[in-house]
Amino acid sequence: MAVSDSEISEIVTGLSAKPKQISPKYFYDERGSQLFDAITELPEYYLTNTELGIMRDNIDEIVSMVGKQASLIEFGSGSSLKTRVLLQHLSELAAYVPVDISDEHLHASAEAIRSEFPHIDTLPVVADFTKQFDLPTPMVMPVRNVVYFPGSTIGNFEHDLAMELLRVMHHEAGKNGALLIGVDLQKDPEIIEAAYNDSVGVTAEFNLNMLQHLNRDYGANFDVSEFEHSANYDSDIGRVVIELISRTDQTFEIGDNAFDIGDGEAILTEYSHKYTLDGFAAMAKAAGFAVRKVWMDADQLFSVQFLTRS
Ligand code: AVJ
Repeated sequence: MAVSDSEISEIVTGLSAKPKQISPKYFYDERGSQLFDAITELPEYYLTNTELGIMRDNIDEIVSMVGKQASLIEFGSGSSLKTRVLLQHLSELAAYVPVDISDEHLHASAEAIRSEFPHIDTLPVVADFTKQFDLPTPMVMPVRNVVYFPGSTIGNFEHDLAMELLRVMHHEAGKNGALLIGVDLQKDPEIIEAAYNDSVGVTAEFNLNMLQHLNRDYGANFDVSEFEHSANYDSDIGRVVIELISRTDQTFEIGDNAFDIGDGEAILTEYSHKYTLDGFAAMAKAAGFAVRKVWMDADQLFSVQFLTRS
């Protein structure tokens, strides 16, 4: 991945803020993506398998709500098993449009989708999906656009940013448009904390790899062994706060910028928001969507929701 000045200045700005922070997008270099895949296979990390089960158990109803000749616009590169389950069953799709900021990642996964689903008009778009972008024109005129946003990635965004993202989705969905979204739910804090503090330490490695990524690709010099993983669920706000805690008073640099960090001081690396059904519906309503259907697992750990423009 080519390093841009705007990324460096974004990282420097975050590390100059109080509390120090680095965007979760810097988790995902090649090693980070492998570690995330390993997280999804942990017994404690209920999100991925539960969402996949919900998709499989309700696929006929999901397909009928999407309808025929839709254009499916996935926010994210769409390499997941959940996307494949959906594409296997959506036999009459006008187009499949995966949208991702990483050109490399997007084209590799679009090629894989094309070879698996040669009958589907796959039209990848390189864009930052947190801002409005132009949609391609499929060969077949779509009846409607359905935005697909699996994985509870919406949980990474704080309330105002989540609202903004829902408004972008509302715009991209257009007239008669819909949204199919995976949303993680509030539940017993022990279940949530276990999902982000797994017993084999993969999540800790995933979190710490962010520093290694910055060392490898952004000219940083973090002493990774002097930081430790931390993840705590704040049940008042309904979010997991994921941080890297400094084990000592130390200094690190990124290019020409030096930073001091104290013993016990945190770098915020990620929020993972958990919603109530009412809380998510209220936010969606404010962005112009109405919840039409909610599918859940028997334990109500996770939800897949279908919304239309209200
Ligand atoms: C990819 C944002 C949905 O919040 O659960 C997993 C990322 N971080 N373990 C999540 C993550 C630590 C994940 N999302």
